[in-house]
Amino acid sequence: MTAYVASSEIRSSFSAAMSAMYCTEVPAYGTLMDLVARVNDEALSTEPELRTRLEATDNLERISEERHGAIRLGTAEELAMMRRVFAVMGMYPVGYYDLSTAGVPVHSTAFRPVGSAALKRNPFRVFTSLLRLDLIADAQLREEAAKILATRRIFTDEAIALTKKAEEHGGLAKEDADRFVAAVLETFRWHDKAIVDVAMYHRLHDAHRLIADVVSFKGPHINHLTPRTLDIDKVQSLMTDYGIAPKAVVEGPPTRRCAILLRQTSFKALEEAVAFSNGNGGWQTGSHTARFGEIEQRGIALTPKGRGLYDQLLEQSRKVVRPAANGSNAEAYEAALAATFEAFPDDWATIRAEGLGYFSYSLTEKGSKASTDAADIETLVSEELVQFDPIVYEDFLPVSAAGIFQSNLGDGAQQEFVASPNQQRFETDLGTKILNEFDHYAGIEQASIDDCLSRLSRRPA
Ligand code: OOG
Ligand code: NI
Repeated sequence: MTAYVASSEIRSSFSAAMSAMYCTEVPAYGTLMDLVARVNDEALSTEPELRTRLEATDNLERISEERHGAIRLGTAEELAMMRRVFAVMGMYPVGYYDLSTAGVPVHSTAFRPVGSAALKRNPFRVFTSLLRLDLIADAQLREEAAKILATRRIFTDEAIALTKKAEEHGGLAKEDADRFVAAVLETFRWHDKAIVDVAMYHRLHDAHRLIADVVSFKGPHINHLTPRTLDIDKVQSLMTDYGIAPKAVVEGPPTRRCAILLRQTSFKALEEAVAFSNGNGGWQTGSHTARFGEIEQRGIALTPKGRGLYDQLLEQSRKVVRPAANGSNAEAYEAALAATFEAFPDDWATIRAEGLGYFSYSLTEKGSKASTDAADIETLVSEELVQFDPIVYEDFLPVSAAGIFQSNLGDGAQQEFVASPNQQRFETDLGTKILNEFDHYAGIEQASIDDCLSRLSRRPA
């Protein structure tokens, strides 16, 4: 019998290989990684409590590693094949994000590990967008773009063959897994030669920068990677010292004692040299802006009720101040955000009591020596037999994602599209249903409650 490599192992190797490739391709990203590592080290040495907590729940050595990356695909076929490739690495589509409302002609999902064990082993996710040519007004351009996309092959033959092999055999042996990672990495590589000429590039670019980014190239280059930081405000404020230009504001909730959902920021995409065909078999030099670096800091996963409150407060705050891309009102934005979010409870007990967040329950020291038939988790908490810890949010936020997109598409005028979420269409293109993020967190919470109850009732009095 052949021993297969665990899908989480393949994902780990893949995320390490991607990181190494991206640091070489985008040196500023390496600089960001250095800054993140320094800030994380400082946070750990000045906050011993944080260190103890992380030692218990996380792998400290990997604290500054990548947590996610992002790509943009052009066709349904590319998306469907990408789904199969990610499945080999134990990554499944969770959550549907419609970005049309935010002026970006894509809809997206996140391929990520599902379940606490897989997330703990390696949480790497890929935010994956599919271009929506249907949102482009110019019918002729739409057709030409579709034609160009239909000619490209973003996966190598080996990547496809090994994906099929993994599907047929239920896994890959070590040697195949290594070849698989190397072959799949090719799809994410940067190509400095465009597959269109300058004139076409400009027509695509004028319709929307993102269309040019997807249609002009041989493959869906990874457009950013995102390590985890323990102090996002500090990294944001130090970026300039390190010679990298931060986006105007940190996306997501404001700075709080009890972190909720996800906060993220990035440095702005760099202008890179690209060769375009000149129509006569030669090349013409131009440039394209696509690739950047991001950081993230995650907090508790919110219930639908908590998420409703978050969305409402964010909207309320953005009515007061909308962040300008050039950063001119960043301070006013931060102040409005902080003031509005005072309405969101900022201690774990209240967040739990009001049913705003998901928690993982475990026995206290007292509980581990007790036995009871009580089946009500509230009673057990009040009797101090059971304790609770926040469950970390593993997904994304559409308003934040739009902010990350926008900051890297240039500071120019924003385009408007009619809101047109179409999850059904996305799922048809994907070839499977998308998992619901709330079900995932509710499941983890319930499993922890069941575990506490069974441990308590099994023990003789
Ligand atoms: C993806 C932007 C969204 C995030 O972290 O919210 C994203 C992109 O620019 O392709 O990665
Ligand atoms: Ni991102």
